[in-house]
Amino acid sequence: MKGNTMRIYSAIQPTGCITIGNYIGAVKNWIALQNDNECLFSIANEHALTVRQDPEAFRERTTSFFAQFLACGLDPEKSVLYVQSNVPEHSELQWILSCMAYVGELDRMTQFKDKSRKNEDNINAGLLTYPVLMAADILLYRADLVPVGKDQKQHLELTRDLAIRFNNRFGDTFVVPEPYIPPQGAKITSLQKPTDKMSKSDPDGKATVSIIEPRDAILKKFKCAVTDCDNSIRFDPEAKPGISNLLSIYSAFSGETVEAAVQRFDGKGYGTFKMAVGETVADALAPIRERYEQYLANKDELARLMKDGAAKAHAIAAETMKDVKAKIGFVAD
Ligand code: ATP
Ligand code: LTN
Repeated sequence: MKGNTMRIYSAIQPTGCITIGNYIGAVKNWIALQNDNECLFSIANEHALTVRQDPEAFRERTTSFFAQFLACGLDPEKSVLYVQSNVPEHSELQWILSCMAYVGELDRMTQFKDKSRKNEDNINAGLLTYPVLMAADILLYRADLVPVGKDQKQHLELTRDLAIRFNNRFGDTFVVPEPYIPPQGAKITSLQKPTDKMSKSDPDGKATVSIIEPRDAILKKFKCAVTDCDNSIRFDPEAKPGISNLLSIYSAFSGETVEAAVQRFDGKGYGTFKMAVGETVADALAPIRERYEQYLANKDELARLMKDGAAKAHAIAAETMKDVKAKIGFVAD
């Protein structure tokens, strides 16, 4: 930390489409943080290799995600925006850290257990070591703060443990990062199964809303969102997960508090409420979609920005790796 300025790091995997869950839980907070902090945000394409990817579609999706970052308001003048695989130090540090991480602490990670259950035909070693790569991402940049959704809290704890373990053994090297989990919207849930997290890679298209989705599709998905049958609009995630989720989404996009929204829709009925949530989300996303199309039309500019971001990230990462290699006893190169 330099003075009051914090170093902030976060990333998103290029799988599926950036959903309103990713936007509310992650990207929206990044945009607010980039004004007063030193921020790095990456597209974690190495993490995405834990599921099988078609090479052409994978490359295109990575570029599309970069354009979506810019369209949302992440600014390459304020933040370092880059693609993970363009900075080789990530996988280099991962190996070193993986020799300090215990299999026992990796195989009890909730995400590993969940993803293994969902991908029975492809429980690869990367699924297990995924959090070590995430720790490498963060520690390479000596980040103070990591803004993520609630689902990543456990990975952050492992990152902290690895940083402390390394520092104890080899001397002060890494900053021990703090998670930053937004008080509201940390877990937006599926529109079809409101007790489950909204997930980019959910095969059910009706369960998620992407940030670049056309207006009609957005309205339709909110109209069909699963709720309950008592017709009262209250925030109670346990008893009324569907309605509470819609209230969180409404609040995030309208700027109104959940309490104010509950009052506004009191006695209005689910049909009217769902329509209003859909309209609010569609209105808020329309300019993002428009800017996305413009950025995507200029592939040369996107390539230039990716290269620029990677060069800035690399300069910091290389410095950390030099220190790490010296500390652990690698011979000089
Ligand atoms: P996948 O389905 O491929 O696992 P995902 O939707 O879980 O993807 P990630 O790339 O793993 O998305 O996460 C990107 C960021 O978005 C992380 O900070 C994560 O915590 C946050 N995030 C993901 N889903 C949600 C959600 N439903 N609500 C709030 N934040 C979320
Ligand atoms: N595992 C994260 C994505 C991610 C990340 C990171 C988040 C990869 N590297 C570093 C914060 C910091 C996820 O959201 N699934």
